[in-house]
Amino acid sequence: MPAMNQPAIRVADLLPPDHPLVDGRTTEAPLLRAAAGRSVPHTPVWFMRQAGRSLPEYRRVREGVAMLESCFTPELVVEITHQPVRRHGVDAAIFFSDIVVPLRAIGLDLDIVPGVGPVVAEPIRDAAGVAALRPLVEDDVAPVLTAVRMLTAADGPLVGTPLIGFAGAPFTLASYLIEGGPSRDHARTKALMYGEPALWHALADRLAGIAGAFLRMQVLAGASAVQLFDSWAGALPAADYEALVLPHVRTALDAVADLATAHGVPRILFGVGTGELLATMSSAGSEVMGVDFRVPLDVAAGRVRPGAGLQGNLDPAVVMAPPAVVAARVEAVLAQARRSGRGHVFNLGHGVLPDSDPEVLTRIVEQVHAAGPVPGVDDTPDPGPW
Ligand code: 1CP
Repeated sequence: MPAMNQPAIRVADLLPPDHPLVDGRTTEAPLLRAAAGRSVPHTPVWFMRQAGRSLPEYRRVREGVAMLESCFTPELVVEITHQPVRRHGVDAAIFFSDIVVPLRAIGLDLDIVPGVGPVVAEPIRDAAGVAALRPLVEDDVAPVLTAVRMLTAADGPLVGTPLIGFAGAPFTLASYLIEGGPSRDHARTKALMYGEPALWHALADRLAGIAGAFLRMQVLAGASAVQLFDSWAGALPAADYEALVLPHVRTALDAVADLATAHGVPRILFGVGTGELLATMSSAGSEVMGVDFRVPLDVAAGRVRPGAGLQGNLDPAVVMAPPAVVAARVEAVLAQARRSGRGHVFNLGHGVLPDSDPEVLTRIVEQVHAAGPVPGVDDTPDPGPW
């Protein structure tokens, strides 16, 4: 109930009338219901990296087109985002893009090199480099937002399937910028964080602004949920994460906090190897915590804040195992989720491995759906006035 003198936030105030969360296309989608801990007809399921090299139809449309070029070509983004939804019948589309797209969009000289990942021409290691990171404005990512609008239009391909927008979290983005590319130990990043905390905070603050703005733009253009990828946060001890990273994650998530409150846009926060960080990460306020494959979901539930939902967490390598093993492991994840008592979004514990057989992924979706309804907070009997 809103406080006496504060007008309630009206739905129409924040999102356009044709947004899927306003015209109702995605409001009751299993993804959104589960994220809010409500009952679902079946556990929602989607896969990180569901759009990508595991799909022959993806490899076909990407032939001869560079990764970043494809990210700025709306027709390609729409087709690639839709492919796994069409093929697997997943309960969410993840927007086809990359965490470095907004950085490229503000003019950084970087590329995504096949078989390597993002590579930055001039790594950022001083105040002048940080100063070059200007805020992101809509014009910078116009083709990207066009793709979001095409996907989520009333006559678009996704119909009632929610689109998840995403961004890279400050530490994960900073690691690519400071190291100049993918890194196993994030040594330069840590050296800068610990050795020059003021410079670190300035860099992370700018990245948080960019990430938050990008999440917000994607929701306003039609996304119904967001995921912040802090993929490499697991490289940090909890105390360092809390002091040096958490405030910036909070800034990025806060950029869409009003949309989460007024429209139920779930904010999912994910990282790899974050078992020791789940409690502190969860204090950033995300509605859902992504859990990698190392921590059982019922154990994770004891670490994340009360009320938060869980997303995960089948080991992506299990997809390569014989069918009976896959089925048993999927059932184990569902059983752990039921024991957790939390809203659950089924996913892998990290991205789909490129050599995965897409037919196995389709069977996993079928199995998760066939497992049937899951109760939620809306089923809790009314305890009455006592
Ligand atoms: O040419 C190609 O096909 C390049 C492979 C590829 C793809 C398909 C890259 C390079 N990025 C992507 C798309 C992508 N990246 C998506 C959308 C597809 C989907 O999920 O279905 C998303 C959500 C990302 C996000 C992303 N990019 C993350 C966070 C997710 C995660 O895996 O933890 C990270 C860390 C990146 C950086 C990146 N981009 C590409 C690669 C190979 C990497 C990782 C490099 C490294 O090991 O550091």
